[in-house]
Amino acid sequence: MFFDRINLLREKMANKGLDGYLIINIESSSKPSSYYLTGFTGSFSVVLITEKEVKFMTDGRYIEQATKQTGEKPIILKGKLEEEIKKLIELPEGAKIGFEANTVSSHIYLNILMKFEKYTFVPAEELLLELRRTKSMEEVEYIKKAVEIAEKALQETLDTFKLGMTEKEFAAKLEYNMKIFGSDTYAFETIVASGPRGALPHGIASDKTINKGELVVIDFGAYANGYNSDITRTIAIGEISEKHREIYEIVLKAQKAAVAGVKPGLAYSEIDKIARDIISEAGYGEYFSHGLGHGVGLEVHESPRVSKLSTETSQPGDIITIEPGIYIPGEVGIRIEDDVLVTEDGYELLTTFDKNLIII
Ligand SMILES: [Mn+2]
Repeated sequence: MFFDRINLLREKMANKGLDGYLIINIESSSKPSSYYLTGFTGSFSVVLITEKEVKFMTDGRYIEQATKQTGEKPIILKGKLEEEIKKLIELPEGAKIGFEANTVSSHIYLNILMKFEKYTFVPAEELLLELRRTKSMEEVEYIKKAVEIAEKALQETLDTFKLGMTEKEFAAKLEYNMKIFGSDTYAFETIVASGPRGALPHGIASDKTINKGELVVIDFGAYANGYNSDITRTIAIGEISEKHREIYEIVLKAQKAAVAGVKPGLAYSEIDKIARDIISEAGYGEYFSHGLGHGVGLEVHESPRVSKLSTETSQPGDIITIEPGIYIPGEVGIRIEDDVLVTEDGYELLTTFDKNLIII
């Protein structure tokens, strides 16, 4: 159990007038928050935090693992989930209980939570998102490790690249190499989008062959110790056109300027604007079709958002991605993405992989 984190949650619960906070993790639906508070990495858990108690329930598959990871004997689910959660809660009538409305399914909400007439369930996912947003030194180290694994794997994959390889083959090698270098799994489905497919910002690797003269967008991440990295590099296969080179340099300039602009106390919409203005001034504004970045940690996409619409302000301990791109439909896509830590006086770049155009 991470009691320091649990106590911080309790402070937030008190501010929101909550008597309890219930996390329902079914098929990993709430694994990040369950892990964040208890250290448990399994796919099923129910956690109830009250002012005085922490109750942790899992099922028979996880007795040994849960005992080890949480440092406590778990309550084991024996009967119907609804009944067992009822037994777990044991709060006075009228108690207000926070829950993660963004991860609880409507099935659980309608069939379990709504049926407990004694209690009021209050959507309160922001409490945990706010806590998880500020990374401890230990968490920063874990994310750095996930970055390092991903970068080593990319280098190894590029070193063994052969013309005629398909995007899927490239992705499979990259994912294999990440595991060899210590990743537990990959952070998300690897994007390898070559040539015109690069214009699909989320072009999952396909059967397309990677050809000479193409740019390849490679967006991938490692997942280790519960934490993700998220990196994009766009690589040239042999010589590319002058126009594509120019576009690459625009994206690079925008990316570097946005990274250099990161410091605490700045609206994230302003950081987005740094990159967007450079791309717009170069005449490609309409081709930068997504936000500049997002928080990364226990989840690949988490708080804060770094976009035009973001209402959040940067804080020390935020780890965000900075990933501008230019996507010309049917022709080419270029994106460069780093992971950046907001520090007390500026930023620390966690990604170290070369950003200058690499030609293989
Ligand atoms: Mn990303």
